[in-house]
Amino acid sequence: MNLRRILRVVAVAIVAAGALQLQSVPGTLHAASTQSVTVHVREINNQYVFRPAKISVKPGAKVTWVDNSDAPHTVTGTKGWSYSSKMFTQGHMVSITFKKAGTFHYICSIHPYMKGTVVVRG
Ligand SMILES: [Cu+2]
Repeated sequence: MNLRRILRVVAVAIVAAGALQLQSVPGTLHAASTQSVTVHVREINNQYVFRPAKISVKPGAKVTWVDNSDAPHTVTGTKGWSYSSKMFTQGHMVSITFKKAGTFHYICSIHPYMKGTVVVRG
């Protein structure tokens, strides 16, 4: 292998490494934007609760509520958040993708004592 050929091989390796690096940047952003968090609905001491009651996620995160209780529930916004999910029952779930930063308070419209908060922070 003469010097020119060696330099060419090195140059190709550098370009390939650069391409890999460029690809890894959007890949990382993609991973962050598809953050996925689950909140469970459980019955504790004869009261239905969202667990965890408060979560913190990044913009773009998908939050899924799973009903692990024997009653139907909703995810219904309060304190300035106008949103209501469909009713979901035991073994079923609803999901919301949170695109914007903010603090989102919610209750269950069937059991208004159930309270939860999603904090979306960039
Ligand atoms: Cu409920």
